[in-house]
Amino acid sequence: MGIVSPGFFGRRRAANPDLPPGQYLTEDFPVLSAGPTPHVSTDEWAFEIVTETGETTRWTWAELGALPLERFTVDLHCVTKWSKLATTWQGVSLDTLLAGVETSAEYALAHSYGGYTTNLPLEDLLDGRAWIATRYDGEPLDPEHGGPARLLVPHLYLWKSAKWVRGIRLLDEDRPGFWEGAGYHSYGDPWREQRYWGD
Ligand SMILES: Nc1nc2c(c(=O)[nH]1)N[C@H]1C(S)=C(S)[C@@H](COP(=O)(O)O)O[C@H]1N2
Ligand SMILES: [Mo]
Repeated sequence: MGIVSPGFFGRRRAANPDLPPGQYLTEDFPVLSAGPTPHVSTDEWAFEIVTETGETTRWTWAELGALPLERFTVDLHCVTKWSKLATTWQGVSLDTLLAGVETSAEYALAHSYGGYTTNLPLEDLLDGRAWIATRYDGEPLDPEHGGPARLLVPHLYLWKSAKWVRGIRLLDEDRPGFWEGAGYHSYGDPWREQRYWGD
């Protein structure tokens, strides 16, 4: 028998099953932005989906507000290793927004006021897994966290959840966004620890 007995590692505190590998829990809500916070008033705000053929569907703030607002509670996982569990949001499902959009594209590139971009497969925006979120914890979304509206795709690392989102382009071919072009993983599944290229 070695110096470390077989039971030794088993005496660690039980891992939280909601915490992906390499992550730690945080109670506060850190702000991570690659640049200054753009301040977009709801009067000038609009969101558009542009298909691979250039068909554009556009919603003003009032038009977005007329769509069904869902309340959802999700866990957030940032690639810098903090996770915040059970956060409550309100937003419009991408299923609702994409319902009337005709496309055969497989990829999506979200883009934001301020120039940020991030890519993901179109199917990851469907089936109740992605929202244009306008409220956090019962209040209008703070500008620091992406207000008036941000994309929220909580099953992927949080860099995929574009703050100050202004549109989504549907593409036949995958195109890396801001962080994906700088060495971060193209897909970013926190449960498979897909942080960087090659993970
Ligand atoms: N437009 C924009 N969206 C963004 C970012 C950014 O810099 N600009 N940072 C991303 C990263 S790396 C993370 S971890 C989350 C942070 O969201 P939070 O500031 O609300 O915690 O936003 C993501 N969305
Ligand atoms: Mo991040």
